[in-house]
Amino acid sequence: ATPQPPTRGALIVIEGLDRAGKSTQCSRLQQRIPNSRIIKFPDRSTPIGQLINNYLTSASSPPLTDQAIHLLFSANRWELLPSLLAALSAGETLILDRYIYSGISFSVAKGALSYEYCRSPDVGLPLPDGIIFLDLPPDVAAERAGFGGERYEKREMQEKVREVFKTVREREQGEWTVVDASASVEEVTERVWAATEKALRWARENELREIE
Ligand code: Z5A
Ligand code: MG
Repeated sequence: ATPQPPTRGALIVIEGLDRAGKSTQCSRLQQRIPNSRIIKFPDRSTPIGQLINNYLTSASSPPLTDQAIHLLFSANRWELLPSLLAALSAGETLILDRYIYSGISFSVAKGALSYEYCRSPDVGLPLPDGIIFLDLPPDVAAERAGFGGERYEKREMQEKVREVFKTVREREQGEWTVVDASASVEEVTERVWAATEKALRWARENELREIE
């Protein structure tokens, strides 16, 4: 018999506010899903990623304009696209630590760019099989380890981002699950896992789609 091509891998996105536990949950998921890999956005290791890192750590002088940094975050996703698609079609499941939804939320929250402008450069990227949003009330976030010194790590900005994320969840296609991230790490993992199982099942039965 001719060998069957492998079933594609699933594309799972973990989104959420600062200190919600995204990276913690991504690595716990990765341990549970055979043949899976974490991709973190921004990927600061590429040349575009280094420009982003300079911006976030206030090392770019003069600072990049809101448009320029927005487009770089998107370009950082597009530059990884060929390797993401190759992994998925080889059957590897990808767990994304932030994606276009952070891209829209942070840029819109700054106040100068429209929602439509912010989503448009990501149109055509692959649509996740499941998007899990870790929600953290601001008072709980404030109790977790303090903010670092990066550009967006300020309380007022974080509260605006949380508001925009609500709009993002209403407007952006895809299967969204909101998880209360103020529970214990283990409890959050169980809720994340329930949503992930759905996404894995969806990916076995459906073709990968594009963001429209
Ligand atoms: N950004 C953008 O503007 N546009 C874009 O397109 C993209 C991103 C993709 C860098 O992001 C910035 O880029 C970010 C958005 C913007 N700006 N901000 N702010 P980043 O992903 O590099 O940020 P990060 O450094 O990874 O931090 P984080 O996201 O804030 O953290 P996290 O991954 O969500 O949390 P964690 O590291 O897993 O946990 C945080 C702490 O809480 C840690 O001490 C844990 O041990 C603890 N923790 C975790 N879970 C729990 C529970 N359940 N209970 C108690 N404590 C917990
Ligand atoms: Mg993180």
